[in-house]
Amino acid sequence: MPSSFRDDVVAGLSAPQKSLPPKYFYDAAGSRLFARICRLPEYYLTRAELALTRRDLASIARFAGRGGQLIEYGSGEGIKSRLLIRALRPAVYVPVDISQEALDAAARRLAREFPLLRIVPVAGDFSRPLEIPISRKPRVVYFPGSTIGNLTPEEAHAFLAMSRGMAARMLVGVDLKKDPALLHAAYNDARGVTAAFNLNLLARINRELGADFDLRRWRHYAFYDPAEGRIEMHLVSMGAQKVELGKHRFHFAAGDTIHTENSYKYSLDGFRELAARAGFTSAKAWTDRRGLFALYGLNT
Ligand code: AVJ
Repeated sequence: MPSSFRDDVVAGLSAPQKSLPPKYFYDAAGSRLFARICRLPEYYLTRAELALTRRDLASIARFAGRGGQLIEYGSGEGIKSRLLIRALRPAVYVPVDISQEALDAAARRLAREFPLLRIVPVAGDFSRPLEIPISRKPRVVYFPGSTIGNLTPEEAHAFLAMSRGMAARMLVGVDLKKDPALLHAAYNDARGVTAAFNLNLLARINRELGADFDLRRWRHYAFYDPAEGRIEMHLVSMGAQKVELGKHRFHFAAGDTIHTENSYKYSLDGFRELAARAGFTSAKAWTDRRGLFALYGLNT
């Protein structure tokens, strides 16, 4: 049975270390905030991935193959998707996204820009196996943006192994380990956009589920844990408080946190090893010139 937003929130807030799934960041307001994050001077990820995709597009297209079926996780509205579609000229393009609206908007725009492209949108969450219409054409899965960083290495392994059953080739965007100061800045921007993005999750719970989080009593907290190789984002309770959600009541002491996101960073070889364990025999990596971000071409 697919879990609902309400069930996931109640379950997450009932555990000893409270947490909320990061996929719920992306309502309309959250998606707008994320688009602003991507333009922040501190948030190097988007620019680095776009730069390497532009520079190595011909080689990426040779790896992925032309005229096949391109399956993309994410709404595919971005410049990167269009670059890839132009270079690969796929026969079928399957954008997969959790938000039906984002999916429809992307499909409409792409249909105008690529009138000959067959677009088959699939609404869903990449963490579960999906009903993806399989064509006989050679398939390639495109998973950009370091979204795979939201998964633990164990979950990422399972996701890669599952995708391997669907496509012989994958293109995966991965954020790389680097100076923790740079990582810290990317998730603690000076304008406070990341803080607003994090806090919007509580605002969304108030809006959609009728809870009464007092947003003035919560603070954004993000740090890099080098031992885990990940950024953790939390919301910290400023003082003792209780929150009502329907018949549920949640108590928070001063300093208690809700863990809202992990964003894993890999070394170049670390991700290669993960892909190898998941059954991919070769992994080619394209990186930007500063070595901040990598796009992997995985082959079975
Ligand atoms: C969309 C998961 C790749 O982890 O960097 C950005 C989300 N969180 N700033 C990331 C995010 C805080 C982003 N991903």
